Amino acid sequence: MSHRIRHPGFAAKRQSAEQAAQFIRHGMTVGMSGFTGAGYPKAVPGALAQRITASHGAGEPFRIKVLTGASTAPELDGALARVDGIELRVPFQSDPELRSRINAGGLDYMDIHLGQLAEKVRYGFFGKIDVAVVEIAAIREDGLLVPSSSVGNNKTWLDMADAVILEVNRWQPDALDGMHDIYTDGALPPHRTPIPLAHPGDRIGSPYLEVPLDKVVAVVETDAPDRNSPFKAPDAASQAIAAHLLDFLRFEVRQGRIPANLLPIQSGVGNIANAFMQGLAESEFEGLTAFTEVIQDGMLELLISGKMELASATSFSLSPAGIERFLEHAEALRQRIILRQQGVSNHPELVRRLGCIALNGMLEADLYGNVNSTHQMGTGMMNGIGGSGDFARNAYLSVFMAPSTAKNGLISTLVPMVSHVDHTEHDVSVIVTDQGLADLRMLSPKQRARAILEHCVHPSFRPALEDYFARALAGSHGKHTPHLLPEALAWHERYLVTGSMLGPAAQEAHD
Ligand code: 0RQ
Repeated sequence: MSHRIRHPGFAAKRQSAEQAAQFIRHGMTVGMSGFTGAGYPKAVPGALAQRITASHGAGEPFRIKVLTGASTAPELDGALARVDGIELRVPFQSDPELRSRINAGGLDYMDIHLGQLAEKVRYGFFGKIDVAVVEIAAIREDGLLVPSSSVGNNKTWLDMADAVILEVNRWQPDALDGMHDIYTDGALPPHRTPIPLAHPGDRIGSPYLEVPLDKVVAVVETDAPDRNSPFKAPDAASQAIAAHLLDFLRFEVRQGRIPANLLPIQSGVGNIANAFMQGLAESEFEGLTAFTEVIQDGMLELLISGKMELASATSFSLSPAGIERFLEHAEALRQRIILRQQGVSNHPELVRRLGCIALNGMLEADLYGNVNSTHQMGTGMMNGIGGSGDFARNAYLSVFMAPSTAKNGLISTLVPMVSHVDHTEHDVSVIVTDQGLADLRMLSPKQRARAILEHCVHPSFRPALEDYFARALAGSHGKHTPHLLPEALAWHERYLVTGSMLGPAAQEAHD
C-alpha cells in the first residue's frame, strides 16, 4: 500500500484519472476542492476536459456546474473553460481563460461571499451535489483524511455529494498532518449555536476530514505541485501604501484604540496585500496574529520570523519560492498555522467577535467611500468579491487599498461614482493609496469626500475631482451626498471611448 493511502478499503478503490472522470456526466453539479491556487485536484479535471472534448466532437452536449472553494489553477478552471465545459461557476475565480469566457458571456458566473457558499449549498439552493472531487494529502490507517494545502468547502462537498473522488497528492508535505481544524457542529437555523472560538489560535474541531468509504467511487494518486505565480517585488506605490498604513496603525495604538500587537489581521489577495505584510515584517510590530483566508508569502515570512505568533486561515497561497520556505520550516510552523473550512475562517460572527483588521485590495473607490473590487469599468468581471465582504462589513477596522492610478496613469482609482459597488460606504473605514490615507470613520458624506480628495487622489486627477465635487455641492438637488448624475460615470465613459480618464488638458500634461 502507498505511504499516503494507508487504509486497505480506500486503497482498493485506486483508479486512473481517466477512469475516475467517467463518474462525471453532462449536467452534473460538481463540488471541487481548491482555494487560491492551493489544494485543487490536479488530474481529474484534465481527464474530464478530454472527455468533454470528445463528447463535443461527437456533437453531444457536455457541460457541468463547478463549485469550488475559491480560485483554482489552469489545470482546473483553465482546462474546463478552454473546452467550454462549464455551465455555471461559483464562487471566486482568477484564471485568465475562465475570466475571458465569463466576460464573453460564455457561462454563468455567480459571485458569492466565500463564507456563505457552503451554507447556501446546505440550505439546498444549488440542488444536489452529484460528485465531489477533493484533493487530500493522505488517507490514514483509520480511514480519516488528512486535508491538503487548503480546506475551503471540502467538508461540505464530502458531506453533501452523492459520489466522491479523492485525489491523494504525494507532493503535499507530510507536515500538513495536524495543521487543520475541521469544525463539525454545523446545525442550521433555528438550531444553530455560537461557534466556540474566542481566539484565532483556538482549535474547535478535528484535524481530519471524514467520508464514508461506500461513497468513494475512486481514489486517484497524484504527485503535482500547487501552482501560483511569484509575487511582484513591492513597487514604489505598494511600499508607499504600506508606509501610510503602518503610520496609521501606530497612531491608532498611541490613541489606545488597538493594542500594541494589533488585532487579528485579515489580509486579502494580491501584490499590495503581500507588500504590506513585508512592510509589517520590517516594522516594530510583534506578537501579531491573523484571522484570515489566505497565507501568502509575506504572512509566511512574518510567521517564520516570529513576529506573527499564529495564523488562522483556510488556505495557503504561496509562490514557488514561498512553498520552498514553507517546506524548510513546516515542522516548526505546524502548531502556529490552523487551516479551517471557509465557513469558519470567514464567519461574520467570528470576524466581529475577534475585532479583525481587514485589509483588502480594490479596483476603485468613489468620493464617498463606496468600493468596487470586482468590475473593470463597471461591466467586466475581474476575479470576484471573494471573502472581502465577509470581513469588510464585520471587521473592527476595514481598510481598502489601491495605487491612486492604474493602466500607466490613465485610470484614476478614485472616481466621482464607482461603476459597480461591492462594499458600500457603510463598510469602509479607511482608504489608502500611494498618495496617503483617508480615515473615513465617523465622517458624514461631504466630510468623507474632502478627506479622500485631500489624501488619496493622484495630482493628475485631483483638480478634476475637486471641480466635480464643488459643482455637485453647488447644485440645487441632493445636498447630503452631492452628485451630478449625468456626469457621475463620465470618467469611465471617457476611458472606454478614448482609453484614458484624463481630460484633454491633463492628458496633454501626461503625454
Ligand atoms: O489589469 O492585469 O490587465 O494590468 O485590474 O489590478 O493592480 O494587478 O491588482 O493584485 O492589487 O488586486 C481588486 C483585483 C486587486 C484584488 C484586486 C486593473 C489593473 C490590472 C488588477 P491588468 P492589480 P491586485 C480575500 C480578499 C477581490 C477579492 C478580495 C481582488 C487588474 O484585490 O481580486 O479582496 N479583490 N478577496 O491594471 C479598471 C480600475 C483598475 C483596473 C486596476 N480602477 N479600473 N481596471 N485595474 N484598477 C482573498 C479571497 O477572497 C480569496
